[in-house]
Amino acid sequence: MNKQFSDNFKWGVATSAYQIEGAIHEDGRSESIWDRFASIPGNIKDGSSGAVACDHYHRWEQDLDLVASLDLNAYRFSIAWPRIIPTGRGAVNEKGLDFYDRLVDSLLQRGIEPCATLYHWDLPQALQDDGGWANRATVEAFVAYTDAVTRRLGDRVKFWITINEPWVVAVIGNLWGQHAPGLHDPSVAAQVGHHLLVAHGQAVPVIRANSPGAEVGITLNFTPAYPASDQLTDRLAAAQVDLFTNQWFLDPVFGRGYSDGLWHSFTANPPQIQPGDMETIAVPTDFLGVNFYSRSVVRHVEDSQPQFVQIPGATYTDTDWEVYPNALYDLLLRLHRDYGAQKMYITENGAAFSDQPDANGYINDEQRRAYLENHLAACNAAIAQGVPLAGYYLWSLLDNFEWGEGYAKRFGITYVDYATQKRTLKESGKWYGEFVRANLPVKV
Ligand code: IFM
Repeated sequence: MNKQFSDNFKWGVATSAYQIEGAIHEDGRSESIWDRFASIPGNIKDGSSGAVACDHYHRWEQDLDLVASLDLNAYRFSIAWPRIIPTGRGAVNEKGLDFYDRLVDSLLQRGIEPCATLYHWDLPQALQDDGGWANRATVEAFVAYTDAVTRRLGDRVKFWITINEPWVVAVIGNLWGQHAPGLHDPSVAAQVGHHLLVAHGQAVPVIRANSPGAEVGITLNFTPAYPASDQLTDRLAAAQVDLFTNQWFLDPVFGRGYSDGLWHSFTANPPQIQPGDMETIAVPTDFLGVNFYSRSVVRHVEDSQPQFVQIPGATYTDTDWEVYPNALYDLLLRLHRDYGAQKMYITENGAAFSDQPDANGYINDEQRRAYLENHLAACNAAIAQGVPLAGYYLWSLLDNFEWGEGYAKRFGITYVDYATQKRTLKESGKWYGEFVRANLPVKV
């Protein structure tokens, strides 16, 4: 292929705090909603939690060496709010900040650019006890937390993501109850979604003030919806799913407000929106973060909700997500052409497969390698069409705690033996390093 990736393209891997850090009782960290959710039997499929996870809190130097060994120039991680402001609002815990301070300095020493996400789902439980994201006061608490973090790290971190996947927080956490805080309440989900967006909008100017010259944006998850056939009914069903899954958060961030019919599709109670909120949410940012894993294929069912269908002969990952890289290409073009996205990063892309070491200790994860190659080809093709894609963060550096699925789903390019915490780079990881090296500018 004719390579389109620019010389300053960001090549990275991504992780999040609760999924890898462990050390949940150390250095003043308080309980998060995920600690509480995981402690309730039945919530996590294998009965596990993030209490130890990849023990990254103690092994972070080794993990950064791994990133450096692949010659990546970027690393995306998230900051655990319960380490920084354990009670959610109020006193700042300097020891919590110290951890990320060391992490950032060590990244920079290795020539790796830090990309910090401020909220990747681990809300302090104290705030949930007060209503969580459904309570408008949590927006104010998030802005204060953002201020504390960016004051401390903003001189060195120049790439900030406010919120990761607000749709997942609103829907999977508060409507379907499969994620923390485990609620099944449509009106709460709608309000949570709105407050997450307001929190994003209010945080952006605070980050800009504390981190001059930084790039700031939000990361949304996308599962493009395709009709199961050309029939009008299927096309309308796909459009309905797209509205709920993709446009809910995309439209307001791009200043289009919430679409007609959005609330009606799942709740009788639209969220309370204060004057000025929609302008706050549409604050200009520097990029859109795009998380992409798969698509959905949708069929209309008379007098019922649309049905999701599987394609005979298609490849599915261990999470039952279809491998369909063309959807990434289509999505990037749509975001650029229909929404005018000026700069985008793939902030997550990857696949879970049930890898195991062979007799020689190799993990030959050919399916993941092929997944990566084909999705990078989709990125390349999109750039060739004029899409302003500026970086790619593979999910994930390590196998880790996959939320409600526990440790059974392995997304890493590094195999983690949870009994010993030994890390082994999989073949896909080696391949990714080689791919990146082949695309980096030649150093003279
Ligand atoms: O592990 C998650 C991540 O935390 C958010 N995006 C999707 C990943 C895979 O499910």
